[in-house]
Amino acid sequence: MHDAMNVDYDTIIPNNVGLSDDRRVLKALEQWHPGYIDWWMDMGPEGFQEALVYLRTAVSVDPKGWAKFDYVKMPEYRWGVLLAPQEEGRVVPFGEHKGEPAWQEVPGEHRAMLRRLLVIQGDTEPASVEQQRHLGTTAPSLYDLRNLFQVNVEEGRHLWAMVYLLQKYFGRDGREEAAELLQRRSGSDDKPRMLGAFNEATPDWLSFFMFTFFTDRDGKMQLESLAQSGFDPLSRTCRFMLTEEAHHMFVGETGVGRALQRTCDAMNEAGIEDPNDVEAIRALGVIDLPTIQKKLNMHYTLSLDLFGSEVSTNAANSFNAGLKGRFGETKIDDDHQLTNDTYPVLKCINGGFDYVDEPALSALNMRLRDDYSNDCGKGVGRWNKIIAKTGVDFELKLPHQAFHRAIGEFAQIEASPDGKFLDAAEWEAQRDQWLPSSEDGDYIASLMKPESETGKYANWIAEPKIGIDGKPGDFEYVRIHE
Ligand code: BYC
Ligand code: FE
Ligand code: FE
Repeated sequence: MHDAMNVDYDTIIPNNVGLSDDRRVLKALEQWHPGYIDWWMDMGPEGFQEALVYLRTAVSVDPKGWAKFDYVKMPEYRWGVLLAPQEEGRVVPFGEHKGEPAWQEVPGEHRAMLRRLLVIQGDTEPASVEQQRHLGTTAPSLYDLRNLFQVNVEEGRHLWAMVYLLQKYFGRDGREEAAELLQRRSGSDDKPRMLGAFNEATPDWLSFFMFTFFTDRDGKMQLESLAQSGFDPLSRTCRFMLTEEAHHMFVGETGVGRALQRTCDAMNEAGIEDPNDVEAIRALGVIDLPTIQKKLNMHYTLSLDLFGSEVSTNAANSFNAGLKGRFGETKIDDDHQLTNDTYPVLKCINGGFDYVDEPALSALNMRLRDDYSNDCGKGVGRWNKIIAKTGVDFELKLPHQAFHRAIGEFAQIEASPDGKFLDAAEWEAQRDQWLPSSEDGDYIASLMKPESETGKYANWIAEPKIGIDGKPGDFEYVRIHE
């Protein structure tokens, strides 16, 4: 017997699921492994495969003390299959099977739906690694470089997590899906990744920080919903993934926070009071706050699209089936079946916006998106505190839900960030005030010069307040040349 808390490192694939006693799945994973390594070498961090990176690796699934830190070459990282411990007597917490014992095998009637959820979740993980592969060459410090790579190897592990479920529970078609997860490519014309935001570029470090704040936070919300699943192996997998996810959002929140800090400090030092004096602020070699707002607008709205249509029968079906719950499902005080409930959905009505009650089951994407927007709003509030402390007069805001959308109710219309309907000409005329223009992109790109000296930070970003694993900011987080 294996100890469910500790991770077995005897097989090529570290795991706490007893792989060495599960020949069929071990063999399938071992066959998939070389293709994964090929993918990592081709599509993983460009230029740093030989570097020694101070990374955490999971050694246990015990929330207290699950990780150890050491220098690792990324291709030698031990990507493992780790599930949170099984909860005794767990039941399906919602939907038409509510109260039945949680499933340890795939419920036959819901097989296709479950497979689709696993494949979509799995597809986003390698996509993000692909999107971020060029960033290493322009990292603002070794500390940031290490954080990028930590996020990348863990997204790689999240792919392993989904591939394990596909191979263990879905036989031949699971193996086919696992192979295809290594074939699609972010941004490709003929084999793109499945969801919109994962085919967009992540051109610079401000985008990377916005992505890990906004898009990894979609990951958090989706994983929280899947962690409620009546299919117990999925629930356990997602619960462990969420422990890793917290660091990804930390990287994003503190990354943007440090850029804000540096810009405001530089403005104060130079005696510039007007945050809109873009030219003077850029002359200081920092990113002006209006441009940071534009990046926020971009990444928030791309991430809103990841929640699908506000009214969705897919969402209703996966909830009814007990496969995908709500954020904090077990803490919500209702019948967890929702057959008689409604939920207000924002819609375009007579040239304005208004809420319309929809059946709660159909409106689950909207509900999760609302939970997400609330969570984002809190983070933006923490950014605004950083700005306020410096005395600079500027507030970041989340744009209106209808602004710059490509999926759902608002996909066909144009709206301003403060929620006014626009015709095509008005939108075109003002777009560059609200979203990064090519000129903004060029300016940010001009700042993206690598800083690879230990303890030094690029001019556009402040030093972190705390290091990683109790280490200081001038620790050698990456040994670029061994
Ligand atoms: N782009 O009923 P609808 C993460 C498709 S992030 C393209 O509106 P549904 C991570 C949809 O597939 C979390 N297509 O939507 C973060 C469907 O197509 P089919 C990832 C889209 O199904 C950072 C059609 O439109 N995990 O982990 O209710 C770094 C109508 O669908 C999009 C999950 O998303 C789009 N944005 O909801 C690394 C969880 N939106 O099937 C990792 C699993 C919709 O009719 N996924 N479509 O051809 C789900 O729960 C749901 O599938 C979705 C969509 C929330 C994605
Ligand atoms: Fe992930
Ligand atoms: Fe993540």
